[in-house]
Amino acid sequence: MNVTRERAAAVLAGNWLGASTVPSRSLYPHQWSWDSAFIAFGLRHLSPAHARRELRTLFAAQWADGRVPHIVFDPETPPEAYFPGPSFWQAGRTSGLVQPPVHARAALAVHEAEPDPAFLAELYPRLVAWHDYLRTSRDVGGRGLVAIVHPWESGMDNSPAWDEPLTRVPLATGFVRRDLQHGDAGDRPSDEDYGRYVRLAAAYRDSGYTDPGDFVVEDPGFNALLADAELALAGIAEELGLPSDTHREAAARLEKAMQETLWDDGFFFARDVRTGTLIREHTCAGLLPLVLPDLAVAPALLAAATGPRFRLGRVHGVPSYDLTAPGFDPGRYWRGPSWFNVGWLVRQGLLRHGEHVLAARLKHDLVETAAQTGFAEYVDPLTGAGHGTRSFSWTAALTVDLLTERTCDNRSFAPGRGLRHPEPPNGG
Ligand code: 9WN
Repeated sequence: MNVTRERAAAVLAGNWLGASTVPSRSLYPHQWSWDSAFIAFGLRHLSPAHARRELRTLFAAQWADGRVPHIVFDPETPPEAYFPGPSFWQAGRTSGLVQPPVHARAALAVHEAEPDPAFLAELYPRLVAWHDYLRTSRDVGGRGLVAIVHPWESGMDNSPAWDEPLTRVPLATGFVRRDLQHGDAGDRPSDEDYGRYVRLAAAYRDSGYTDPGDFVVEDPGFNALLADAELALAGIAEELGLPSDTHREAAARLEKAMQETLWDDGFFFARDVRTGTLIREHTCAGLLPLVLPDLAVAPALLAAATGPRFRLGRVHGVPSYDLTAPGFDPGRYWRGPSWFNVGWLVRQGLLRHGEHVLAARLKHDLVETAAQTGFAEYVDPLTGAGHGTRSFSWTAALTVDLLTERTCDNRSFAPGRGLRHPEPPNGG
């Protein structure tokens, strides 16, 4: 087996907790929602049973209202290992926020690696409930788009696009950040941002996780991934012999609403629902609609991706923020560095729009940079230097996916090292 793929598989084996994977043993010692989906894309090639187990564990924590929580806490990990932990959220063993809905696409991909109709049949109603929750409870703006109510819900926590809406949120004090014990402060969000995150999350919690509060934003990344997830759900429905039209229609409606509401001047911007205005920051979330195969504005968006703001194909990965903006910071979290999940998604988009040469270049760069940085959480787009934590699960998983063409190699996945339940029961 390819050495990089072997190293990536070892990272995943080391981060396997028994029924799910931690994004990082140090910085993120629980299960995260969209991480699990990206992890499943890699695990499916190494052990489809573990990939199925990963998604089943996440969906076992789904709320009665359909939401899939952004964190599922591991009961055996000490509470002080991550802040905010279970006692902050007061929601049993989960948080009360969500993350981008990439799970339907992951479930279908796992099935494609090793067909398992029972797995699909089990997840399908859960995925439908998840998307229904987003479409109904989260259409706060009433325009057919999903709103996020916290920066953490975007998965791109301190994106410069959130700065303006966050000014309405007062700072919380009196808490201890745990992340700085594991990461360089220059790579992480500022104390001020963190104070607002905590205040906002506490207010949402105190409303019983119902009142959207002061931060209500329609994010093009989140909505594009939901539209793509509806297309994946259509694929799942077809595999199960069920009607799929409703899912394709839902995807088309989302795409139309995004086009009418969030597209301006050659780019997709987030919309602040509280003020009704577009937030004119060019972030990588605005490139994610490329994943939609029927996107009418794809040529213009591709031009933005390859233009001076993102320089796709001429820098490492896909910068999280406009390279020409005064606030661009190559090392700090979502304010400049390239993240591997975004690069992987944009590559999917390039393939769907026939940009095979650029897709191949991006793939080569992602794999090389992942290997050279020890599977870093994110990298400087200009130098390729690693930032954030290392041995980061989705970097490893997506590397495995990029290096594998539809094969499964059970021998290459061997969790061990004191793990509690190394094998999934009943074949996962
Ligand atoms: C808060 C786990 C998560 C990712 C997010 C990333 C980061 C958490 C944090 O780590 O967010 O959810 O503590 O910084 O921004 O995308 O899912 O890897």
